[in-house]
Amino acid sequence: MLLGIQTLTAQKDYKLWLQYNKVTNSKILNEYQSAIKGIHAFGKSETIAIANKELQQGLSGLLGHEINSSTNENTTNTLVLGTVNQLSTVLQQNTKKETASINNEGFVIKTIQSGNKKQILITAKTDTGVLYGVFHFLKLLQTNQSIENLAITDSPRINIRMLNHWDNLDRTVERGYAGFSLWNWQKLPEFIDQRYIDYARANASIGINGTVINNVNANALILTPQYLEKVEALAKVFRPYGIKVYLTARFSAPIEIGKLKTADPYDVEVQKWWKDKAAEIYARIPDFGGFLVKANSEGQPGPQNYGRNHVDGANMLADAVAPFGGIVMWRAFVYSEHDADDRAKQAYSEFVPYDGKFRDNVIVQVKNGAIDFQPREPFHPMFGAMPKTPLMMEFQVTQEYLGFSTHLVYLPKLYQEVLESDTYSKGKGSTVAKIIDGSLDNHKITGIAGVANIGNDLNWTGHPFAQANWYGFGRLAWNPYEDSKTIAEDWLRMTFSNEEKFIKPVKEMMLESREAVVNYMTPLGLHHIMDTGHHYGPGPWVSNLSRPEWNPTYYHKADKNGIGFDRSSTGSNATAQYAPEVAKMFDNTATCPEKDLLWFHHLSWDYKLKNGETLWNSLALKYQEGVNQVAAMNTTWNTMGNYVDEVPFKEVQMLLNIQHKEAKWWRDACLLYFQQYSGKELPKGVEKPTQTLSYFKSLKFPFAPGN
Ligand code: BDP
Repeated sequence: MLLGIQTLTAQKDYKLWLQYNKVTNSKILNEYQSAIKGIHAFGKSETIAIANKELQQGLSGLLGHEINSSTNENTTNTLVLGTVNQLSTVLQQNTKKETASINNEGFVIKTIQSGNKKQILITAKTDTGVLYGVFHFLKLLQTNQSIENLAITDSPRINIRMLNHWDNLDRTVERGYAGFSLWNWQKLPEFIDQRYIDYARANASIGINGTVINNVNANALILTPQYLEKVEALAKVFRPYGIKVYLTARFSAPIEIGKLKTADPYDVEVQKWWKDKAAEIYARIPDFGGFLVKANSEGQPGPQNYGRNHVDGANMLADAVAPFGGIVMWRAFVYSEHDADDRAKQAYSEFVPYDGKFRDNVIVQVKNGAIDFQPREPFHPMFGAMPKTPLMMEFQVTQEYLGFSTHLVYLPKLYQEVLESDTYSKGKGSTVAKIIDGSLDNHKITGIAGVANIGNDLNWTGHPFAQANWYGFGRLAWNPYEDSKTIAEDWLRMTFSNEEKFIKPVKEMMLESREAVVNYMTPLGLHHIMDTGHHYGPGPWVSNLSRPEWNPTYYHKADKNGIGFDRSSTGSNATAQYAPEVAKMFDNTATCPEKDLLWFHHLSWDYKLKNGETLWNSLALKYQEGVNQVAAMNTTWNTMGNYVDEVPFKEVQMLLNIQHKEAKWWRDACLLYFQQYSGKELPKGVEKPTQTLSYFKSLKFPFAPGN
């Protein structure tokens, strides 16, 4: 019996936000039932068939009965779908204005009334657009909105909306906390796991249209015929869902699998090797997206091994894929142990001089912050600094530095903070969102990538709430101006329940969760003080790693005089990499937002914050606040048992308990450690640590996942 329940729950968790539960509000249900009696699909493509099937499946769940999928197009209360060019002339005429306003992946959903006949039309310029429209329509029902008089036009603002899987060929996932890789290389190409199809469907439902299926720390074998055959099989599965496959390219592949003596981008043989390789890939996968490259970063090979630079490397690959319409995404995540300058400055210093020098089909992929996916980072100074080069955003959806898949952290809140940041590159209002959607500098290629948090766990993402991060990433990739609040609410309604008594408190809990993790891990601008290697738990004391910038002590610089990294004009002068307005704001302690204070300034323990408290007291109180916030999340969740199935309810409960325990661990370990330097008592309101600093230092996690 119990086994039965568990299997059922696992199936539900597996369905993600596409639950399609029967609408419980009878008034709304009535409205839907009378408005939709049948479906008529124009067109016969695989994508239209998928869209049609999705509607049938979704509607039969939501409405509680089967819907006829071959109704005559002229019948009233029919849901009509198809691309513009397939529609009847009347319908075409009727939506001319709307369809003119959408782009190739956009869609129109419109109520059409003539006489006694009322229909809902879902149309687009492409089949994929129709599929997106169908998912959007189903979302309206899943979130109980009225479909009385629909007039929706929507288009994605960013062209390339992709996941980056850091999946290795042995199926381990770098920084993956939800099991092993989805890709079963050994059984591919013949065996198509249902999971590949479900993966594509889930991505299509949020508009994701690209996937890099292998790790940025690349293995050249992926480019051999043995593996390309398997990649081809995956591409075939993803294609009707509007998803293109991309691969990471190991720069030294010409040597490793091509038997050449060099990978020098100036070498004609090398150039030819890549051209041939591109031709070979495109022969198999005509819509192959292109390459993602991590070069001369953290030990990966690259053009600099041959005395060339990033432009030389990127352009060589760009030339190889250009004849086929492919692109190269060249990562800017570079820093060197041989460069004594502040790590936060290095990517900017290296890349900005190359502005305008890359080929048209190169896009530079930049992480949201200048260090590395921390709970909070100021936006990367490269955004706004390279107007002649398209820059794409790289967010991390997997929680490498944010508690793995154990802690509940709603990441769209973080993404939104970055996207809304004003770079001032062309005056006030030059937000990061406007840079990556190409609107500020008029770029044609635009992109956004999320490092996936997906593995073969039954629920895909490990933590049930981590599904919201995948979902929310997709939504913001489609529209980087959306409010993370709306996204959280939609996700909750689609995944769990439409009950207000559930939505309101749980949404609040999600929205608060990001600030909570900042508070109990790295308040007031602290960063990279996680334990080393695996990055789980606190390790502010670590100082023995070979590369200075891998040590937490490099980042917090705590000493008797104070704490924080001086990146102001009196320090590393990283502030100068921002536009003057922003630089000035960060540079001055009086105007620097307190949330970023220790990112930019080294301040004495007695420094007074705006609340009148000393820095030491404020820091301690922030750590305590983080713990309290998690306690409150626990309290909220404990009253939600009626709205969630038993198993996920208990799972989240157990996970929140761990999170609470670990928030205290973070607070106690960090405060005990910093107290050695501040020499001050903990302020009132901060709980006394229950363990010693040496106990916290002794904790080791040799088999931490994802490492
Ligand atoms: C860091 C990860 C490392 C990745 C690297 C990257 O610790 O595993 O390879 O980023 O983005 O966050 O290349």
